[in-house]
Amino acid sequence: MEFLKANIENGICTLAISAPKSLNALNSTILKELDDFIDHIDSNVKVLIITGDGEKSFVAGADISEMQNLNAEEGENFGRLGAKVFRKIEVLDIPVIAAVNGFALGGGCELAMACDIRICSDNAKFGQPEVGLGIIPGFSGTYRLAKLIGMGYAKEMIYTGKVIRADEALRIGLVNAVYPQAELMDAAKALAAKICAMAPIAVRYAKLCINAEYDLEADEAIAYENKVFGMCFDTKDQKEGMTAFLTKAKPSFKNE
Ligand code: CO8
Repeated sequence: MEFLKANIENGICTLAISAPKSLNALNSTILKELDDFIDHIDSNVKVLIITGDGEKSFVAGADISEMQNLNAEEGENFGRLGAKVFRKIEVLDIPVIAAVNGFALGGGCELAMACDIRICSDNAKFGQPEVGLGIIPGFSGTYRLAKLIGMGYAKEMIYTGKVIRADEALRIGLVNAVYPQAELMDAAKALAAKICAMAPIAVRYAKLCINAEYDLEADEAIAYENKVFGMCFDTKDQKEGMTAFLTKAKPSFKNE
């Protein structure tokens, strides 16, 4: 992998996007590497953390130099590639944490939004500046931003291209927490470790439900949860978790 740095420790995979010359902007090679990485992620990994290499930028958007001379068909294809990879991240069967360590602009903000949970450093900046470049968010930002923060503020951000700071991102619910830059990765790993201590199949089922139910009508969503709730009782870890509680022991989950 030319542009990705991965490290696995205690079931937590930390993946850093690394294109220092362009503040980790996403070109099609990086998107393909990301696609391939997600397809072949080690089965022992319980949580994936995505961050940007260096201290300045998470991802400063899609690569503008690659997009500059695209025609409509090529633009659509480039957008489709990014959207496909980000959707894979969104529905990946393990939780994904975005540790946003600086600029998360355009495709960078869209990548963070495809992750399950976003935390950031105090120097992070978020925005969808695309209309200032003559395009719109093309990696599903028009869809996810409104869902995450509400339509009114999403429209303001997208129509004006305004860039917001970490404290504002926290206020509007775009991120869950803000940390000093030096503490961000430890905080991301501590959050991941808390998830790792839970029953993995239950975590997976919870993600499946939350994602699937989001676009369903209430009755359908409730029925969906009911079905998956029942499936939990087919797992050994459900017996382990409840027995451990009742015997005041620490559960030892086996992912079974
Ligand atoms: N693409 C390509 N190169 C970039 C990008 C980018 N998105 N961002 C930064 N760079 C490059 C700069 O060109 C510069 O290169 P060089 O050193 O060769 O001049 C280098 O990174 C460092 O950048 P700056 O000198 O500009 O650093 P500053 O600290 O002054 O500024 C900023 C940092 C504010 C992040 C600034 O670089 C910037 O505004 N970058 C562009 C941000 C942006 O507009 N992002 C959105 C891009 S569009 C997008 O993401 C659309 C997604 C959907 C695509 C759909 C496909 C059709």
